[in-house]
Parts: sequence; C-alpha cells; structure tokens
Amino acid sequence: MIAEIDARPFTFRMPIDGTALILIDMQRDFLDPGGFGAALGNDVCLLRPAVAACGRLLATFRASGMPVIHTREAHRPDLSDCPPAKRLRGTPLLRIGDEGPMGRILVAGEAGTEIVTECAPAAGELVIDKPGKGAFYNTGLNRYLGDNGITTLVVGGVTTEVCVQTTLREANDRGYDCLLIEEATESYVPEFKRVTLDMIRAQGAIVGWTCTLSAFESGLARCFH
Ligand code: TIU
Repeated sequence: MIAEIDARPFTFRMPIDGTALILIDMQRDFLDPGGFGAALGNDVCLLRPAVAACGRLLATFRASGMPVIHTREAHRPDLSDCPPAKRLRGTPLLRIGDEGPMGRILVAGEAGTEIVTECAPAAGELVIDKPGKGAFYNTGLNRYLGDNGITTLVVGGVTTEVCVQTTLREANDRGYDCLLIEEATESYVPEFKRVTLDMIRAQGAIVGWTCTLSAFESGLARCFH
C-alpha cells in the first residue's frame, strides 16, 4: 500500500510497510530553559510549536501501527564519545558535561536528555542516543532500518538546520526517501528553518520532500479509506 502525500517539490509516494517516523532530539536540553540550547544563547521558546506537531505525528503513527524512532543528543558520562572540538567550541554559558539546572549538559541519563512529556517514547519504540548531530553517525540506526525493511523516513524534531538537516542528508546518502513535516520542526533562527526547507526540496528533492502536517494526515487517511 502506497500513500500519496501532497508534498513539495512533488508528490511523495510513501510505502506504508516500509516507513518509520523519526523524531530528532525532542529533549529538554533543547526545548526547556537551562539546557544546552539556552546555554548557547538561544531563546528556547522558539522551538515550542514543534512539540504539539510532533505529538500529533506520534499519535498518527501509533494509530496506524507504523514504527517510531526517537533520538536524543546524549554523550556517555565519561565524555569518551564527545570530541574535544565539540566540547570546547565557542563560549557557551555551560559546556557539554557541565552541571546545569537539569543535570549535566547533553549527558545520557540526566534530566536534560529526557524527551519532553508530549513526545515521550512508548513501550517498544526505539530510542537512540547519538553522539553527533546526525542520527546515523556512531549509532545502530542504519542496521535497524535495514533489518526492519524501512526505506522511507518521515521526520520531525529540532533543530531544523542542525540535527534534523544533518540526519536528512545522512539518510539521503544511504538511499532513504525522507519527508520532513514542516510544522514538526523548528529552529532558534526562523530564517534558518525557512531556507533549510528550501534547500532540502530544491533541485528536484535533492535531499528530500517537505509537506504540511495536514497534507500528511490527509494523504495517509486517503490511503487507509
Ligand atoms: N544548537 C542547535 O541548534 N542544535 C543542536 O546542537 N542539536 C540539535 O539540533 N539537536
């Protein structure tokens, strides 16, 4: 069964049996005050609209019985998977591994790496801790997708031009078709969101497709009815 989604730059043909939702880094470190995003000098409120949209996507995938994957940007407590170049970059208020109001910044198991309640993983959903911006770098994601016959990814998460865009490009290079849901992603710099969406779908979907949440929901509903 193939869902035909009214997407840009042209119709996205989504095989129901070969598609997973992947939500990128919907964790407190980026969405709540006191985390990594705020330490970098950002206004975290700008990302909030993505939470409800990701929640709606989750509900749709769960209702359809389609697989869901969550990622978190999270390092080992000894930071052995965090290159010094990443930790020492710039002059943030708090660096990766430093103690903040939600525990150690971007460290697995700390409160900051928890996924926000509205997008919390359900039993049976894969949760991947990733040390990089992309979800494929030093993770088991590619093997999981291959083992489960997944060829197509529907994507949401934060931030659009950092971890979401990196993941889309990594996925595209590995042969996956990717559809980014426009309301389900946000950036601390709204202009960067706009141009990232443009870049993804330019040149005949050079990286992937984008569509609105309602276009996605209606395309899926048409397929099931
Ligand atoms: N700083 C920023 O915009 N993003 C990140 O550091 N990580 C993710 O995008 N998840």
